[in-house]
Amino acid sequence: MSESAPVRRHSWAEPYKIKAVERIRRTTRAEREEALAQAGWNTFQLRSRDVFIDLLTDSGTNAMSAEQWAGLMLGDEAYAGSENFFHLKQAVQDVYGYPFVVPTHQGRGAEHIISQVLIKPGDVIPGNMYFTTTRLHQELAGGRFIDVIVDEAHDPLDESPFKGNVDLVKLRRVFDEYGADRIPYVSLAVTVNMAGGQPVSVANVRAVRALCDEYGIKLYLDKTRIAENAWFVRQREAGYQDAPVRQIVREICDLTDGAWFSGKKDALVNIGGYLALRDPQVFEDARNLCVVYEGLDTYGGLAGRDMEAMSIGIRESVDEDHLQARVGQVEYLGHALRDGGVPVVLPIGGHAVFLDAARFLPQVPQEQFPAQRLAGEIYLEAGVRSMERGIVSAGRNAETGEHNRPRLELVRLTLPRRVYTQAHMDVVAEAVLAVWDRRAAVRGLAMSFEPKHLRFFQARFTPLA
Ligand code: P71
Repeated sequence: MSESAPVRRHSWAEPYKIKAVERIRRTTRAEREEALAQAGWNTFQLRSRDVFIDLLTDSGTNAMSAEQWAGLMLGDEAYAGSENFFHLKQAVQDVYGYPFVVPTHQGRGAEHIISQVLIKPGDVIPGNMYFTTTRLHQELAGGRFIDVIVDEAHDPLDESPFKGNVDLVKLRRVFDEYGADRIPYVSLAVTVNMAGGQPVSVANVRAVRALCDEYGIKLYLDKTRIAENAWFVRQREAGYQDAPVRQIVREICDLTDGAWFSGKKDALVNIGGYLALRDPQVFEDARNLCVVYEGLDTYGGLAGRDMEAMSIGIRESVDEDHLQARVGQVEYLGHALRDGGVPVVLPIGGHAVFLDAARFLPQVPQEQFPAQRLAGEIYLEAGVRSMERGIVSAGRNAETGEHNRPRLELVRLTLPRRVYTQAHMDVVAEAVLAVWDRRAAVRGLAMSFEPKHLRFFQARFTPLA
């Protein structure tokens, strides 16, 4: 034994090693300038071959495990009653506790169906900050979304631990104003994507449930990133330090009437989603609409193999070693940027680091799309692809036609799960810091093409200088 003090190691590492690799391509600055111009300064319009490190989204971009890849071979490609559907249903029942499952091709398929089933024209749906596709489906069903998230969520510098929480005073005010007749459900998201991947506390979910019960209003959950939310609960909420993530996930689900889910995030697959329900009548109505829009209710637009991969991924999603590495990697990048002086949303979120474009480029007014421009500049710098989450994403007010003006003007650097290494994170941090150094010379953009729905996907821009 050595005489010296024992080495105390606090580091963690990814709980996996790499079996297959995929070559990615570096480009020259001239190539990137050409690619970005072709894309109309919209990172959604870039070809992936022109991207070196792709932090556009964590949606469907995850690396599957050997078990998931093996599961693909177990695909039972029957039109009806595929064995994989029953595996999926079992996984949802085991991990989340909902009895009924309606598979869909991805999250927005589930949002479409639940919105059509529950919302009637003139309804209002309170929720903890809008999400683009969620709100659109609520509006297409004749509803109007009302934001009831806590004020801290709109302040990038506020370091409150649960910036995804519902403001119960705001929620009660909406309940009092519209009543149970016009509020089909509360739309609760965990974690909150547009707030910066911020979590909701279990205590808050419990309080929302109690308020819903008082008014006879249902509570539906967007549980797309619930494992990451549960990880934060374990780190930050009193009384949960020793609680298994799986138990926290279950506790949140147990407080709700049903949920929609994009399997492309937590569940570590490339495609898939579903509705998870308790009410037999809502289930009947939903599975009936499923056959209209998605496919038979035992596949919902998915191949059998996709359902198998998702059912395995659901179980992997609540593995705490995985979550430590996943959230830890996001934190690593976030802290590298924060320590370099770059304005980021704090605390660092679960799936992404959000740059505060309003403080990064204060010289660019919001109607000249500072976050859109910043995403373009980061791509030009090093081939790193990110996503605007500001005024372009917020779209226009459905009634007045004016730009919605979100208080947050952000660029999202989103980390796919199990895909990139710490060295990739260093390259990303260096690229952003290089743009930070030359920020004073960066100008805005003009929008040259605006599509009708979800404009951020297909809009085109021209640089003002
Ligand atoms: C993300 C996405 C994918 C996306 C969607 C819209 C614009 C840009 C990128 C999708 C979500 C989500 C939440 C909380 C429902 C969906 C829809 N997120 N709820 O963050 O984050 O799921 O993509 O499977 O249809 O990049 P879907």
